[in-house]
Order: sequence, then C-alpha cells, then structure tokens
Amino acid sequence: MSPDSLGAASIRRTDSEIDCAMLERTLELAELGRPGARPNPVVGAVLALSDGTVLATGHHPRRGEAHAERFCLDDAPAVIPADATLYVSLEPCSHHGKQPPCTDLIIERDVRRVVYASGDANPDTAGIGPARLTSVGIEVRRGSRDIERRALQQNAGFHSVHLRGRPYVTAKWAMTPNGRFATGDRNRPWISGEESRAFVHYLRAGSGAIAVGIGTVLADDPLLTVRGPIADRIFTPPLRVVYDRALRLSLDSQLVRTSGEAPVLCCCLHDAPPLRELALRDAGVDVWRAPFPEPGASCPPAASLAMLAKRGVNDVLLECGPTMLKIFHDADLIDGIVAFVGSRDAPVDQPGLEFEHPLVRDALDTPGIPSGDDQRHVTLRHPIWELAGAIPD
Ligand code: AOF
Ligand code: ZN
Repeated sequence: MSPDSLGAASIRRTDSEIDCAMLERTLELAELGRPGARPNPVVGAVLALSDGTVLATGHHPRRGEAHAERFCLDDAPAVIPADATLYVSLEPCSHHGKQPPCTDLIIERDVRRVVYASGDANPDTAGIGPARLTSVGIEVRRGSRDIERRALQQNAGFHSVHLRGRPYVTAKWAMTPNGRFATGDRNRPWISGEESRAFVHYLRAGSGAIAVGIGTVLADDPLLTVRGPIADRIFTPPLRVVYDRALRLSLDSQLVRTSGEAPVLCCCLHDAPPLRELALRDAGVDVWRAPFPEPGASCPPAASLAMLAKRGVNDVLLECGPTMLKIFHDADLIDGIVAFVGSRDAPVDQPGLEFEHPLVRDALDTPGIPSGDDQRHVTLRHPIWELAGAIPD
C-alpha cells in the first residue's frame, strides 16, 4: 500500500472546536483498551449532538471483541438524532475480520455525520470505510493534523507493522547522572523509584515483546513480567525475547522457570548448538535461529524484528544493556526512547553508554518529567507519522 493512503487526502478536515474536543475524548477513551486490545489498535468512539452533548461512548477493549463504534452505538438512543456525529479515533473499518464492518453498522443506525482522527494502515480496510460512508451520503471529516499525529502515534506499533513489516521499537533504560546503566529488572538501588518502575510495567504491558540480551540475563537474572496495578487488567502476557547468539540461557534462570506463565523466545545465530536448543525447547522455551550465517557477532536485529511482526508483535520494548542498544541503534532500528535518569552517581565500573552516544544525546535533549525520585525522558526518534507519509492538509 502507498503510505500516502493513510492521509486520505479526499476527506476534508474540520476545525470546529466541538469536533476537536470530541476527538480528544476519543483518544482518551481509546487508552482504556490498552493493553487488552493488543495486537489490535486501541480505538475510542463518541456519539455527540452538534452542541457537544455526549449521547454515548465506547472503546475497543480486546482483540476479538466488538469495535469501539459498536460499543458506542449499542449505548446510544434507539433513534439517533439527525444532528448527531459519530467521532472515532481511527477510521471506521469496512472489512470482515473477527468483527463485521463498522461501516455497515453506521449506515444501519442512520448516523449522518462521522469524524475520525487517523487513517488505518491495515491494507484490508485502509481508506475504504470513509469512501463507502461518503458514497451513501454520510458526511465524513477528519480532525486536525495535530490530532491525526497523536492518533497515529497512539497505535504506532500497529501502523508500523502494516507500513514497514516490523514492530515499533522503544528502548528503555535507566541511567545515573554519571552515565552508568542499570539493566534488567533488578535495577540498582540508586536509580528508578516506585513511580518509574510502575511506568515500566505499564510500558511492558502495552508491548507485544520485551527484549534483552543474554548479557543482561546472565548479570541480572530478570523476570521481565508485568507486575503492579496494570497487571490486574486482562491482556496477553508480552513475549520475553532473549538475544542469545549461542543459546547460553540457563535452564535455572527465572525466565526459563516461568516459561509457563509468560512465553520466552531465544533468538540465536544460524549455527548455535542444536543440543542447547533441544534442552531449551524441553523446558518450554521457543527458539528462533537466524535464517542465514551472520558475519558479525550478534543475531540479525532487522530479521528478528520482521519475525516478531509475523508473530503478531506490534511493539518491542528493548530493555537491553549498552551492547545490544548499540547494535539496534547502528541498524537504525530504535524509534523511541524512555530513559530514566536518577539523582545519584554510580560506581564507574557499571556498564553504560558514552554521553556523546547519539542515543544518550537524544534522550537528554528531551526535557525530563519528574517521575518519583527520577527524571523521565521520553523521546520520539522516528514518530510514526513521519513513516505514514506526508499528511496532506
Ligand atoms: C474500527 N474500530 O474499534 C477497531 C478497528 O479482527 P477485527 O474484526 O477485530 O478487525 C481488526 C482490524 O480492524 C484491525 O486490524 C484494524 O484494521 C481495525 N480495527 N477498526 O473500525 C475499532 N479496533
Ligand atoms: Zn470496525
């Protein structure tokens, strides 16, 4: 598909204040679907009168369940007033997936006006829904560029997989003011307070996979599961991925011992020891071998990401140490950064990235937000709207 088709140039934008406010509300409602909707997009919907009176709301809670539009219209009055608008954070779908097309429902319920925030990169439906609604005389509008960007970024991983066949990759690390790292789950006591840890679990829950290098596993024996308040929601546990070129993952590691609770996948080199693969498989760990001999020392990051996309992973959270981060960075595969900077220096023999490394520079160029005892720096290196092509006016 052409990336520009996400822009749906033929659909006019609206700049009405009420329309903008209602679209903002759809973005908030969409968040209620995170992390349950994964790997589907999060979507919110509002039905409102032209004076802004909200008649009904809905969101897409989980893959396989009804879409946001259906939850919203099921909640609406039996006869929908002629001046009501249906607002949706994603263009209404027009295909048969696990659910019937939302366009059929919108037509059947006699909705006269639809305003949506962003296009859908799924080629089964991209651009078709708005065109169908227009063809039967329903007025269809898009929101502002700003809201379109935010709506696209809200489903960055979903659009990334459709647009470029690989997940959206966010690198997360915690560092001290003197540039040392705390990797894995057992962060050293001098970084990452409670609030930062809760945010990491929220990020994990929203990701289809959490990836680390074998060095981090050997050093920290992390669990890499979702814990804290977010864990009370219903969602598929993220896949725990270990970049383990020679399959050194210990059968006694916490990851292997908990492989029944949350899946584990080792990514190894083409010629990693077959007996280790058998032992890991016996212990419930999946193994992916690089499909071709790799001249360098690591598993090919781009090929592994394409494999993860095929397994339904839209978002990868890299919780690796400096070595793996550099490999992903050198292949230009890091789209976003979440860096926590603590307030106390650590011994300089801890691993770290040099301050002049572009990842650290990018992270620290973004103003920090207080996060408990730490500062949280959230940087979009490759916002998804840039990949979605020029957004037409
Ligand atoms: C919408 N509203 O709330 C969502 C949409 O398998 P299905 O039937 O659930 O279809 C999933 C696809 O539908 C998904 O890939 C995306 O293109 C779209 N999601 N569309 O109109 C929604 N969740
Ligand atoms: Zn739909």
